[in-house]
Amino acid sequence: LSSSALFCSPRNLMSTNNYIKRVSIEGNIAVGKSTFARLLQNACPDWDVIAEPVSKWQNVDQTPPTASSPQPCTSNLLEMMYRDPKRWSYTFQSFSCMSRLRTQLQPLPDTLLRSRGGAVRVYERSVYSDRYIFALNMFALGCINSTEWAVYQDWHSFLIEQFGHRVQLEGIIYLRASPQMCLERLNRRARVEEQEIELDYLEKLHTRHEDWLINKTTTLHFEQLMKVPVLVLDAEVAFEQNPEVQDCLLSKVRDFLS
Ligand code: TTP
Repeated sequence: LSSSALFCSPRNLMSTNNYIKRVSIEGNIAVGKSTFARLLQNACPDWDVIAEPVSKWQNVDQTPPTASSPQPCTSNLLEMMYRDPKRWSYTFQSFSCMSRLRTQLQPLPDTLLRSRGGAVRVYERSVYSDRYIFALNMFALGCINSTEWAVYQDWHSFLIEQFGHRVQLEGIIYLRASPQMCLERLNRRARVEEQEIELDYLEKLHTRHEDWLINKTTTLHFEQLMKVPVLVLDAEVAFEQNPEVQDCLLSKVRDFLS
């Protein structure tokens, strides 16, 4: 991987009359998307950074709490999916996409809408990585069957037709690191559900990101998505504890959005 970030300016493509600039952060599992999202939020407090609703996937409400049983009963769909991918991948991919869309459709706070220079909304992942990275990969692995895949694509396309303009991206920030580095970070953070993830799975997801965002060989069903500019940031270098690397990455993001 190159040590310098590749840079592609969205200036000509970013519409000047669109008040909200929406960008998503994409990248492999454990590459550091949430750390980077927190970094952006701290550096740019007037940006609206929307975290991925992973805890919802780990705590799916089965029954709402009642007076007689105040503890809600929840199931961990993330854990179920990793334990038995053939049984649960379709369910997981439906729920993760729905919960993401619901979170990302939330109205922008008034204070941000009035911010000078326009509002910036940053998403951790998008409905597009849901489909073109994870769901597609599970289909290719045979964990989503062809009927489930047809159903998934049908409702996903319909949702994008109906709501796509409200989550339309003007830029994508691709945090790029080798699958080996992601595996190292994944092992370090030790999320219980991810214990069995192997390098091979991260390599497959890496290739999907590369095909979509670098090689542009993924077949996309949304014309507007093909034109979205991509800022590629080298995430091989640990940035969490390194202010110099952070400054460099942040200035690239600011340039990208200016
Ligand atoms: P990620 O979206 O990759 O989030 P992360 O917390 O690993 O990212 P980072 O460390 O870079 O901040 O995925 C969260 C978990 O959900 C991970 O185990 C992969 C899984 N997942 C799927 O299986 N399918 C999906 O469609 C998505 C979005 C995630």
